[in-house]
Amino acid sequence: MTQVQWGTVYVADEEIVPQVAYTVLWDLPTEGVYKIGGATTWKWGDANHDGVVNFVDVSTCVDVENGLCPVSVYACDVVGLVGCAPDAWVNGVDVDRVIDAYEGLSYGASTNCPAPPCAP
Ligand SMILES: [Ca+2]
Ligand SMILES: [Ca+2]
Repeated sequence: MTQVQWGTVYVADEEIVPQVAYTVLWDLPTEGVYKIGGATTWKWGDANHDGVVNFVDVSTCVDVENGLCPVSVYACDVVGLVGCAPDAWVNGVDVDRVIDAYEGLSYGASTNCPAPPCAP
């Protein structure tokens, strides 16, 4: 499968933060580790991935919180109730963080989670 065939892949972990480029590896126990591509996580708060954080992102995540699905749940699941990793549940905490992003707060300032590393 090629990187183009992947489409959008939702990943979550405390070490995965917005707008950072990651290398994708395929670990085959008997054959070794292969680099199969790379991907950059979405901009902080950009739930519809159009490159802009605006009221549409906030509205989209309110809809997801209310059970409507204009985007994947994972697009609005930006934090967990406990800890920094998303918890596969969109609630008011996630919407508040998207509002923070809309208001210009960075990921680190909004969540108190480790911010993305500085660009070289
Ligand atoms: Ca957007
Ligand atoms: Ca969440």
